[in-house]
Amino acid sequence: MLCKLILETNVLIVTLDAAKVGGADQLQSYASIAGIQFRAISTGSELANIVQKETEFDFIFVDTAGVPMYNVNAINNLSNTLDVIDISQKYLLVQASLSKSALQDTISAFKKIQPTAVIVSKIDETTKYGELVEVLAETGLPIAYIANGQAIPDDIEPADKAKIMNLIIPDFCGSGGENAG
Ligand SMILES: Nc1nc2c(ncn2[C@@H]2O[C@H](COP(=O)(O)OP(=O)(O)OP(=O)(O)O)[C@@H](O)[C@H]2O)c(=O)[nH]1
Ligand SMILES: [Mg+2]
Repeated sequence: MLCKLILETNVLIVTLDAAKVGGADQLQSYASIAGIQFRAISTGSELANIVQKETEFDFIFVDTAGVPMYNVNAINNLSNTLDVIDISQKYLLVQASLSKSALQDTISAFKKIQPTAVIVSKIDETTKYGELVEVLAETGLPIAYIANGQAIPDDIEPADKAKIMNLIIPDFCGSGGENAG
């Protein structure tokens, strides 16, 4: 939405989640509200076709179906599907409420996809962020965005060091922190 409404670039959103009932619906609604072009597809060849033919777009955002971290076949299939195109940024979405070991397992399981950064959602559903930041620091994966609620796009914001510091040690940062517990 930022790319389309503020930067005024030509944006296409593609979802690979067309096979799941309702998988594409919510994203399609948001795209429609923002006047963003939208395609729902199921295969890597359809994806390759779109990227090759739809050359008028400045940005193509590709949403994938959610994949369970212990389903190795599904992760391999997703990797093969995405390998058909060159992707400049690949975001792995992780929930802030995951335990340390679940987060480690998730990042390890999705290494095959070679994410360039993570998006941390559900910041509002926990009050402890130290382990999250510790695990991400160990992996070297940057945090690109954080989501702090269900309102789109208001609750999604770019991550920066000050915001992350404020989550971990809100008192030290002086705000008391909305999510401090
Ligand atoms: N409270 C809260 N809810 C969130 C946040 N981010 C997403 N959700 C909710 O979590 C649910 C799952 O949202 P997504 O992460 O977009 O996942 P999805 O696309 O529905 O699922 P998959 O495609 O299967 O991964 C939805 O009901 C969202 O409204 C957040 O930061 N805070
Ligand atoms: Mg989805």
